[in-house]
Amino acid sequence: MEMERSSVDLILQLFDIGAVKFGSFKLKSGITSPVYFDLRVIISYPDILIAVCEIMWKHIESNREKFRVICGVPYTALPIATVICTTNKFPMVIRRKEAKDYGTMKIIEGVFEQGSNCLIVEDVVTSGSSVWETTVSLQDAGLTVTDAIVLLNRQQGGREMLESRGITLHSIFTLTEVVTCLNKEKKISDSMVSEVKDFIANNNTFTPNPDMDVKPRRKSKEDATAKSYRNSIPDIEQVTYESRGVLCKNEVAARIFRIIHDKQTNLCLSADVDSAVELLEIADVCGPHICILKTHIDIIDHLTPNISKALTELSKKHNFIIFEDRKFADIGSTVRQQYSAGSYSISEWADLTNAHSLPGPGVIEGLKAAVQNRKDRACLLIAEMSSKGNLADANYTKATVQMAEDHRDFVIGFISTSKVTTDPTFLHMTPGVKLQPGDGQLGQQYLTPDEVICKRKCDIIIVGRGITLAANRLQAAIEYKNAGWKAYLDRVNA
Ligand code: 5BU
Repeated sequence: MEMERSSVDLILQLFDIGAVKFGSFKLKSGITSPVYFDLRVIISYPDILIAVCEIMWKHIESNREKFRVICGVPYTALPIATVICTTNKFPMVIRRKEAKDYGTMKIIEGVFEQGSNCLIVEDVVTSGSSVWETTVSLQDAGLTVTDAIVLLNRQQGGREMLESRGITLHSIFTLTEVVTCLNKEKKISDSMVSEVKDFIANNNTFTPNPDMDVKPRRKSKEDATAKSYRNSIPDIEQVTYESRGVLCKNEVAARIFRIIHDKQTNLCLSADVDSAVELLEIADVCGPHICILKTHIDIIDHLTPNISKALTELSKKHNFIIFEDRKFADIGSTVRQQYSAGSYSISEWADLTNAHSLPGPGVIEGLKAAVQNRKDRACLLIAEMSSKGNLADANYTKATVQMAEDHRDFVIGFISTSKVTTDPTFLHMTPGVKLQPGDGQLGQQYLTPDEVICKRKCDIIIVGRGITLAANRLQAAIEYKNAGWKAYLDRVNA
């Protein structure tokens, strides 16, 4: 179909101001793309900003009765939503991007009626995860979301992913339309068009499940959408950390997925040293390259409250999670005391801890009781161990997974040496990792980062002596970080 002249003009203007670029661009996911969109620049060209808003409004205007408010996905779409709303006298809400300090800060700003339908506005959609993230926040605040409008659909699975979760995506242009138009207008060559088309064909981020109803309409609760999403994923290992984080209701799990995505590291450093000074030094030096710092606080000589305070400061400075590998394994009332009291006061400074499932669910209830309703504390269950001759057989692992499923509010995943569940909101953290595989001292068994992340489909590598005993710890941490991330990219792009 022939494109309207006004649409052609807009595409040409976007090309002229560098909002559409061709070349070789490394995307957030690590994939190299021949085309890149940077719609942030349009705020410097008011006429173009207005033209973008007009074309988007025109597309949605006939449906205006369906929506009560509009929300732009932060940040690029915020000015777009603002111009659309002010020009057309439509109420708007803003979603804060900073998901911190829930207690004092509202995530959704603006006045709206509970249950009213909110239209999401976005500039570019690739996998759809940003639109989905905004949807979840809006739903949590009591709004309904059925539709999103986007200026450009990169045709990489975002529309299908959102559709599978009950959101209809309206787009003004597809990537194919943009390159076809620019080619017709002699701005890009035929070979560039083929390159982009090949890129689209080979880089779809969404795999629908053929057994599933292709259009499950979302019920009003987020639980239902998350469930239908889970059912729609045959190969969870190909779903990105970022998308999985969006599905997590548990704050600690969501934060871990976000840190992994933002810092591009699935490395947990096990800082098993006995000197507090060394522990803090390792945390400071390697902090930028890890998502989690794992401690065994009971092996530190002369522990003082200042040490956990300093560790907390470093975790803020470098944005990592503190995981005390305490392996609780007693009756509920005892672990409650062990977790919160004594000279370690673990629950005060460790975001994450772990427990054996051996004692039964009481161990989880006890830990939960110690931290009551704190949303910034969570626990992993030990479903499998890395040590030779350990007694965790298949039945034990299965029962552990069941126990985790029964306590999703507090249990966010597993210590395991393989993937033990397909639930995308559960994390799998694997110890016994070294670049050189094989048997270690005193029964430890090592696997490589590639084996753990790419082949066994786990999420986080836990590395101790591979880094702590290296001549240059920083260099070793970077090496493990790169190996873990490469294995992840190989897995999601397989
Ligand atoms: P290493 O130096 O990379 O071998 O250290 C592994 C760390 O992981 C160490 O702190 C162990 O206590 C921890 N670990 C483990 O190795 N195997 C397991 O099954 C569990 C924990 Br559970």
